[in-house]
Amino acid sequence: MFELTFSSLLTRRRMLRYVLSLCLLALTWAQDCQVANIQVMQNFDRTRYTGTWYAVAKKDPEGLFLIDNIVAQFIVAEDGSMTATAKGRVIILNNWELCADMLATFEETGIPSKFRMRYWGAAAYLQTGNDDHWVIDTDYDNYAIHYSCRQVDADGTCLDSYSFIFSRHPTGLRPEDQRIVTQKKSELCLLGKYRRVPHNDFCNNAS
Ligand code: RTL
Repeated sequence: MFELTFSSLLTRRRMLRYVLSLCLLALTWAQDCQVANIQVMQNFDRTRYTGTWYAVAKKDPEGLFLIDNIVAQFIVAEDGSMTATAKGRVIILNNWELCADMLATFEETGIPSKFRMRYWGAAAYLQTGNDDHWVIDTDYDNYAIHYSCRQVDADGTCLDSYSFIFSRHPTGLRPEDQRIVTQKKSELCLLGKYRRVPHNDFCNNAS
C-alpha cells in the first residue's frame, strides 16, 4: 500500500517536472528576444489611434530622453498621413529643466503598425531623430504599447531600445489592461525595465 502511494507520488512529481520543463521551453521559444521576431499590432487602424495618449510608463534608451509629463497627440490628415506632437519634461545642458514641445512625421514601411518616426523640437536646441515607431498592441480606447529599437546587436537582440506604455486616461491604466501590458512587456524582453511616468501639470503651466 505504502509502496503504491509512494511510486504514484513519484510518477506525479516526474509528470509535473516534465510539464514545467515544457512550459519553460515554450516560454524561452516565445521570447527569443530577436527584434525581427517581435509581434506587432495586427490590422493597425491609424484613424482609431488618433487623439491624446498619456505616457504612464516608459523604458528609456541610452542618453537624453523625455523624463515625465509625457503626452502625445496623434493626427491623421485627409490624405491618410500620420503626424504627432508630444510634450514632456526634459533636462538639457545638465540642469536646464523645460517642457519640450516635439513634432513628428511617420513614414510607412509596408507593415501598418511599423513606422519610421522623424522627430524634432519646436525649438532648435531640442533633439532631432529618426527612429522606428512600432505599435505593439492597442485597444484604441484604453491602452497602447509602443516600441523602438535604436540599435540591433550582432546576435539580433536589441542593444538600445525605448518603449512607452500609453493610456487614454491621465489617471493610468485600468486594472484589466495591466495583465495584457505585462504580457507584452515580457514579450519585448523588457519586463522590469519600465519606470512610471508621473504627471504633475509641469507641461500645462507656462514654462
Ligand atoms: C513619442 C510620441 C510621438 C511623438 C514623439 C515622440 C517621441 C519624442 C522623443 C523626444 C525626445 C526629446 C528630447 C529632447 C531633449 O533635447 C514617441 C513620445 C515626437 C523621443 C530627448
